[in-house]
Order: sequence, then C-alpha cells, then structure tokens
Amino acid sequence: MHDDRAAADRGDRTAAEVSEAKRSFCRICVALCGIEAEVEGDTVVAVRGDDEHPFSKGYLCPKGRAAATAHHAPSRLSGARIGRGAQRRQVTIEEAHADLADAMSSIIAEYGLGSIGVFHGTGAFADSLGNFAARKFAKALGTNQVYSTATLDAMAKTLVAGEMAGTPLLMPNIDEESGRLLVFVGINPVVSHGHATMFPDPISRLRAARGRGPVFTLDPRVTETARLSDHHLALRPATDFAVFAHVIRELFARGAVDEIELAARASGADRLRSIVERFDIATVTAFTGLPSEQLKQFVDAVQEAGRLAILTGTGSSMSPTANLGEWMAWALMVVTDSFDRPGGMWFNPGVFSRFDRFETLPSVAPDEPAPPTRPDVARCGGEWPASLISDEIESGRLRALIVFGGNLVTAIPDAGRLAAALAEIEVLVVLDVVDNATTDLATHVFATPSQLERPDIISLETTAAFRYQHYTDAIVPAPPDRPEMWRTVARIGAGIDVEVLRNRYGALDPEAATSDDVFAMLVRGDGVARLRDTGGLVIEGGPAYDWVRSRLPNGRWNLVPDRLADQLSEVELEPRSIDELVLIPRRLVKRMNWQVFREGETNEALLHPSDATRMGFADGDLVEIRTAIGEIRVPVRVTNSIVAGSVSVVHGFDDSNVNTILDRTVLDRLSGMVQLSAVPVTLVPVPLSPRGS
Ligand SMILES: Nc1nc2c(c(=O)[nH]1)N[C@H]1C(S)=C(S)[C@@H](COP(=O)(O)OP(=O)(O)OC[C@H]3O[C@@H](n4cnc5c(=O)[nH]c(N)nc54)[C@H](O)[C@@H]3O)O[C@H]1N2
Ligand SMILES: Nc1nc2c(c(=O)[nH]1)N[C@H]1C(S)=C(S)[C@@H](COP(=O)(O)OP(=O)(O)OC[C@H]3O[C@@H](n4cnc5c(=O)[nH]c(N)nc54)[C@H](O)[C@@H]3O)O[C@H]1N2
Ligand code: SF4
Ligand SMILES: [Mo]
Repeated sequence: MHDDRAAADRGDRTAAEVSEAKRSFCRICVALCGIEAEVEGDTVVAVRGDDEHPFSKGYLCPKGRAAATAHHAPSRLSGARIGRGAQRRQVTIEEAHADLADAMSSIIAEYGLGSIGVFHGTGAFADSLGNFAARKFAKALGTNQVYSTATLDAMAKTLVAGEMAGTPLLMPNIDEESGRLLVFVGINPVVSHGHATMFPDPISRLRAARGRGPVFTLDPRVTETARLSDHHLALRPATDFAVFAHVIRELFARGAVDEIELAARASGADRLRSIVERFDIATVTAFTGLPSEQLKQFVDAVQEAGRLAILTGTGSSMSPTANLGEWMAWALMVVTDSFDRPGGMWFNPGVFSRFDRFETLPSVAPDEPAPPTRPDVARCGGEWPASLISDEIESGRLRALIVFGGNLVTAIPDAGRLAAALAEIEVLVVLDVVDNATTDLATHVFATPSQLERPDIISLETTAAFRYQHYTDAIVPAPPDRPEMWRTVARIGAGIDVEVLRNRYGALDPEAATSDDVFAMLVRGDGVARLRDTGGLVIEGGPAYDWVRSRLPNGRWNLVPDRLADQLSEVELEPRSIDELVLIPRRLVKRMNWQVFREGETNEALLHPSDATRMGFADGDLVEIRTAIGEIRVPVRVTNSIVAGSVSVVHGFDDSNVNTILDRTVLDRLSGMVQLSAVPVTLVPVPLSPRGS
C-alpha cells in the first residue's frame, strides 16, 4: 500500500488506478454522517455511507452521495479574485491580500474597526478551524457588526434557553434509550436531517422511536416526517404555542402535575398556570384549526407518557410566534419533568467542552448595543439581525463586510435592496468554494478548501445529538491555490494588524502555523491527538442526565420569563380569515439552501384545493406570489398535503428568490429574527405570454 501511494505521488498511471477507501464524515449539513470516500490519487471517485459509523450506520442522503461530484465540480473556485465589473481579475493570493489590506486600512483609518462586519454562513460552520478563526477574527476586531444565519433560523432558541435557563447553550436532544413520546414541530428531519441538533439516518430512528411510543408531528403540511409518524396535527402556521399552552392547562386542570415537585425545580408555576388559562379547548380549536378530538388525544398521550420530547425546527422558529412556541414547548417539558431526565430530553455537555464539569453555565450575552438602524431590537447572542445588513451599509456605518461561506442574496429578506447595498459597499470579501450571487458582487473573493480537502473535528459538539467527537484527516490534499480558510482569515487579520490566532498562551504566525497548531489552540491540550489515536472517533457515553438543573441560576428553571410573558399578552387568539393566505417555508432533498447537489428539483408553490378553486388556479398554473415588496413567479401544485390558507415555497432559488418578496423590517424585538414563515401573501395569475416572445 505504501509503495502504491508513493507511486501515486509520482503520478504513475498504474498507481492512479489503485483506489483507497478513506473514512471521514460528511460536512454538508448538521447530521455529519459517516462516509467512506474512494480515492484514486487526488481524485475522489465516490462517497459512500460508512456502515460502521455508530450513528448514521451507513446512511447517506442524495447530497452526501453527490459529495465527490460537488468536490470536483468545474465551477470550484481557486486562488483569489479582486475587483468588480470590468475591473474584476484573477490575481495571486498575495496580491489579493495586499489589495484588501490597503482598502481595509484606509476604511479603518477613517471609520475605525467597528465599521468592519462579518457574516457567518452555513457553508463554513462545519469548517472547524475556519469557523474558529472567523469567530476569533470578529472578537479581535471588537466590532458590533456581527451577523450570521442564526437570526434567520435559530435565535429564538438561544433566546428562550437564556431566559429559562440563564444560558444560551442548552439544546435539548431526544432520548433514544428510554424516550416514550416524541413530538416534531415545524421540523422535517426526513428531508433536513435536523435543525439545531443533528438527525442522521432519520427513517430508521423514526421507526425506532415509534417502537418506544407514539410519534406526533405538528406541521401545516403532510411532510415526509408526518407520513412516518403515528399522528399528524395539521395546524395553522404560527399557532404551535397555543397547542402546548393548552396541554399545560389541561395537565394542571386534570391534577396531573405534582405541584410541590414542580415548585422545587422551577419558579413561576402559579403564574404559568394562570397565563395558560385562556387556552381552553374551544379557543385553541378555533385558533389552530385542529379538531378538538385531536387536541384531546394529544393531551391524553402526554399525560399517559408522563415525560416527552419536543423537537422544534425552522417552521416554528421562523414564524412570528417563534419565541412563544419555543417557550411553551420548554415550559411543557419542565412541567412534565422531562428536561434532564431519562425518558424526556437531555443536554449534551460536549466531549471537549464538558459543561457538566463547570460550576455554572456560560451566561447570556448582553442585549446592548441595539442596532443603530433599529434601536427597538435587542442584540441577541452577540449578533445583530442579518436582515439589517443593507440598512447598516446604507447608513454608512458598515463599510467592509467579510462573508464566510454564505450566499446573502438568496438567504436574507429584501434581497433586491441587499444586493444593491452589497454592490455599493466599499469592501465585500467572500470566502467560498464556488461562485454565487454574492461573490458576483464582491470586491475580493478567496477560494477555500472543500470539506474533503481539510481535516476537521465536530465544530459545535454540544449541539450534537450524541456524546461523541470525530476527527477526520483531509481526504485529498488541498491544492496550494486553496489555502486553509483559517489561514486566509489570519492573513486578512494580519493585513490590518489584527492578530487572529492568539490566546492567553501565545499567538500563531499565519504563514508558519499548521492545522495541527490551530487544532491545539481550539482544543487545548492533546485532545486531537487522543482522537487520532482512537481512529478518529470518541464516544463519551449515552445520554447525559441530571447535570443541568444544579447549574441553573438558583437551581431552578424560570417558567415565566417576563419578556416572554409580555409578548404572549400581546398575542390575540383570533382565527385568521378564510381568504387570508400565508407563505411558509420547506426544504428539498437534493439542495442545501442555495446549493444544488443534484439537478431535477424545481420550486413549486403547494396550495390546498379549496384555495386553488377559490382563486381559480389549476395544477401547474404559473402564479405570481405578491407582497408589498415585490413578486415572484412559481408554478402551483394543487395538493391535499397542505392546510388551507397556507402556500409552501422553497427559498434559495436564484430565479424565484422568495427573499425578494419578504420584508426585512419585520423583526422580533428580543431575538432579532426576521419573519420567514406565516407571511401574508396574495396570489395572482400570470398571463400567458404570446408565442415566440
Ligand atoms: N425565505 C427564506 N429564507 C431563508 C430560509 C428559509 O427557509 N426561507 N432559510 C434560512 C436558513 S435556515 C439559512 S441557514 C440560510 C442559509 O443561507 P447561507 O448560509 O447563505 O447558505 P447557503 O445558501 O447554503 O450558502 C452557503 C455557501 O457556502 C458555500 N460553501 C459550501 N461549502 C463550503 C466550505 O466548505 N467552505 C466555505 N467557505 N464555503 C462553503 C456554498 O458554496 C454557498 O455559497 O438561509 C436562510 N434564508
Ligand atoms: N435537504 C436539505 N437539508 C437541509 C437544508 C436544505 O436546504 N435541504 N437546509 C439545512 C438548514 S440551513 C436548516 S436550518 C435545516 C432546517 O431543517 P427543518 O427545520 O427541518 O426545515 P424544513 O425541512 O423546512 O421543515 C420545516 C417545516 O416547518 C413547517 N412549518 C412552516 N411553518 C410552520 C409553523 O408555523 N408551525 C409548524 N409547526 N410548522 C411549520 C413546514 O411546512 C416544514 O415542513 O435543514 C438543513 N438541512
Ligand atoms: S444528511 Fe446528507 S448532507 Fe447531511 S451529513 Fe448526512 S449525507 Fe451529508
Ligand atoms: Mo439554517
């Protein structure tokens, strides 16, 4: 084998035909499925599922199976590019850094480091070292202009964890050993493989969950996950919180809550009880559109199971009632003593982080400073709303933006306005693997290695659904014109005298450092060496229970945070009018947001037959979906699989970019999240264009 590899290095034809299987894990989405890559020389011939991976067990989705093709795509970026429009040219990496250093230095001289911003996109989250460097870079700048996809898909969760547990870092996981009742809310793991926590091998794990007890799915659409569940509650969008509030009300009313025990583990039980009083069956039935028998069946199931697990996803977190949905789900789990207990949900303390060895958990980032363009919106999780990037650019405060693996133009609402602002900002740097609508507007583009060209560990280990760590070598070496992302970030810093790779033990030279040096900074001590010694994978154990409560402020969950109670008191439980139509999101199997891993999927607006008939649409008709901001054209699919009054559209398409019609200003004042679900729209027919035009 060793000889073959040496021969392969020399490029011998015979040696190039010798293939080698290398174990790794897929870093396209949060599931991190185990893979076996078949490699010939520097070519990845195929990527298969790793049958021996303890959690994905050989499973691979169509995106993972296309990973080799994506890696070798002719559209892959290399080297560096500078300039816009006619000035655009490929230059050496050194030239690009020198040009960028000049441009940024003059901005900093005039406006300070605070005029530089960063956007952390989905594409770079799994680059453990690149992401580490990007976060350190933002910290070292000391800028307030920090943005990420979290204010598009997840900050409601961070907020509620902070409010109820005093720490933003808790992400509940289902108990796959002794869990009984499992509830999916606005999440479709069969397609998405998880939102805040991973969900690899979804179909087998769903079957296993049904073997332990009933599985409920709450979704306005009959999703792939709903089809595999025991019960589907097809509720109206943005009404989730009312279902959980109702269950809490009924459990109290039935005497099914041990109130003495509850008072010991949580504060605010009496207040919660009175808050949920208005969620009676008649009100909730009318509000959610769910039949009363279904609601009763759900309450019965919760009471019978005693403990339960609720997994929420983007459907609920992108809606205008995201905070309330998350809060009521957590409150129900606290009331039923499900958190931190076998049979309920557990929290991952991490393999390296080991939060279970801390005396107290990391506290919440301050709400201040609020974004100057929207002083009514709090800073949450140390970030400003991504939705405000265009406003901050227009105000002249944000003058240079560095994007780490994101396509802002398809990800963020009011895309037209954002694209115009990005075309004008003095410096727009993008670190990516391919060109997209955002690199098109950039002043500086740097190619980064793809997932298969870099060593990694699990970046966000405490959001993993299992207690494990995984190290992988690069499957194939990155060519010199795709330097490590961490190195590019460190060089950008060095160009403006900002030391990125520094901690209290010292600093690394961006040119001389190796990935191992950066690993040693990320995971102090010999953590990564230990991982390597065990073949890359370390399993710390099964679910970790009974470690969170003693670390909560005063040892208790806060059942009724004031700010959330205020938001709830403002919500009216009025059913929507029958003619009102709202837009909701969904995801497709072969895409990852904007990125297409296999061709063949198109955008379609799913519409209930009753809405289609009322509006005079037939299946396949091209319609215009309109808001006050703009319109997009999408063919309708008339289907019983969606509730009346909702239209489901996919984001991330360049030609029917739903973010060109969504309003960037509808922000949650606590989380900074913009509303991407349950958005009122109108549908109008598109006149057939004359033949030949
Ligand atoms: N209306 C509406 N808008 C939405 C959503 C919605 O449901 N509805 N969903 C939202 C959600 S959940 C999210 S997370 C955002 C997603 O928004 P983005 O974070 O912009 O995600 P992608 O479109 O997947 O773009 C990721 C980019 O990373 C690049 N990339 C891939 N691999 C790598 C790598 O290894 N290194 C680097 N440096 N780059 C890489 C890809 O080429 C791509 O350009 O969109 C949000 N926008
Ligand atoms: N194949 C594939 N996988 C992906 C992605 C992808 O684009 N493609 N994107 C990745 C990213 S960035 C993320 S964040 C995750 C997201 O992962 P998920 O959160 O699972 O996202 P979706 O699959 O869109 O599922 C959201 C569901 O919410 C429903 N919904 C909409 N509004 C509401 C509501 O108000 N209440 C309730 N209860 N349901 C509602 C929708 O009908 C939809 O079925 O997926 C990741 N994985
Ligand atoms: S679900 Fe698909 S994209 Fe996500 S990690 Fe697994 S194989 Fe990769
Ligand atoms: Mo996301």
